[in-house]
Amino acid sequence: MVVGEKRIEDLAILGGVPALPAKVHVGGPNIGHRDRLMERIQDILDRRWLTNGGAYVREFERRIAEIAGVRHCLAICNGTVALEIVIRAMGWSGEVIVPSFTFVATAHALRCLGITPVFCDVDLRTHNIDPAKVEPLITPRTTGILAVHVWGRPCDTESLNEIARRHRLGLLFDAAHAFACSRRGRMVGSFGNAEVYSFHATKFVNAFEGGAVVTNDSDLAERVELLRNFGFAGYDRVVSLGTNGKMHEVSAAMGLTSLESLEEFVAANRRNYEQYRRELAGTPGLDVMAYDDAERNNYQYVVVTVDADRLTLSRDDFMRILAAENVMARRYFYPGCHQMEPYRSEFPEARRNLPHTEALTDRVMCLPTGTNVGLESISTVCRLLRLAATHHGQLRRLLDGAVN
Ligand code: T4K
Repeated sequence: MVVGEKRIEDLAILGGVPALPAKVHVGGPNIGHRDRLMERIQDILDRRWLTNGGAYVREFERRIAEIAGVRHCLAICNGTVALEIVIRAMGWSGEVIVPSFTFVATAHALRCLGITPVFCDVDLRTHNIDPAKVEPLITPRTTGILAVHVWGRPCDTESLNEIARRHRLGLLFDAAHAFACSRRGRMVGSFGNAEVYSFHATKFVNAFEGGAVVTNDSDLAERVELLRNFGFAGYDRVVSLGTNGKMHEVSAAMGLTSLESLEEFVAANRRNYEQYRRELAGTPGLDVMAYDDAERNNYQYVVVTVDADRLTLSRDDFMRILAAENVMARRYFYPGCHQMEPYRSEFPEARRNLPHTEALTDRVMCLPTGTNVGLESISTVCRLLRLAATHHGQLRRLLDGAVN
């Protein structure tokens, strides 16, 4: 095995672990029944109705609304545009409070609309926005809170709701990770004013690209409907500004096909997650994030925290060791939105208020899962991690070039 330019198999630390025959990735898409997808695509072509509120999009919206237990679902071409549209529909301006520990799309959706994202720190345990840190950030310019259900584990929706109510702020949830998840028995989708899903290829239910706004607020749904379709309120009748945020029929066909396998995808993710938990239990310095099995989870992210105080290997060292063995782990979310442009230049002081975010962006990595990752591959990944953690001192010296 090679790490960078250095061979470490001579040390026989990792030498006994069989290499994976092919790369395993984080984010490998789940593919449902191909025949069903192909039938749907043939039907779309036969009927010559490709987009603009077609039958498959309508059916997809009905199914999503049913699963989320909400009145309205508006399918959108992707999660980022869905965020932008619902933010516009909320009429937000000025400042919006948002976590920095998220995919950059959350912050960009605000900034692209001329709104200032005010980065809030997260809870070290849940990785979600910390409600206790929200209130001090509220100013006369604040119009809303955009929280994220990171890894599909829902935020403290009750506390956020209470803060939003007290300060008369809007409350949206970026639920890109949290489709088909629940909090206290209630499905994600109906919290706050609205929630946004992503059905990107890397999400456990995918529509190739796709997103949706879900809400119980009929007025808000109407504004989203106008905004996603150029402001059309009828044939030839444009009543407001709008963009093109429509989902097309082939996306919806993939989305519906994915939904037919939803339980199978969850079961595969859960099986993988449990295997990781079992095999890494007790490994010094490595912690596999737990899901609350009493809730509905999609188990899409296997998240490992590397305890930098206990190990001489960093998260990035573990990633390099894994990559040398064909295991492509991922640094979600690195380096945190506040360290990316334009935010890094605009708010150079932001990191001072974000100690937990900074700790997580340095310590967290996601491991491969999904229907395409087998238990044998997971055992190999776990063996590598266990060996590396156990022999971290020796590997550290090797990586530093101090050992031959
Ligand atoms: N909010 C949150 C909290 C989000 O996580 C996201 C998206 C959004 C909002 C925005 O929703 P969308 O507009 O995307 O619907 C990926 C995804 O592109 C992105 O959707 C996702 N979050 C984010 C967490 O992950 P990258 O930059 O990591 O993508 P990429 O191309 O590096 O691929 C990631 C991994 O997936 C690689 O290991 C390769 C693998 N992969 C990817 C694709 C596209 C495949 O094996 N097959 C594929 O088809 O962002």
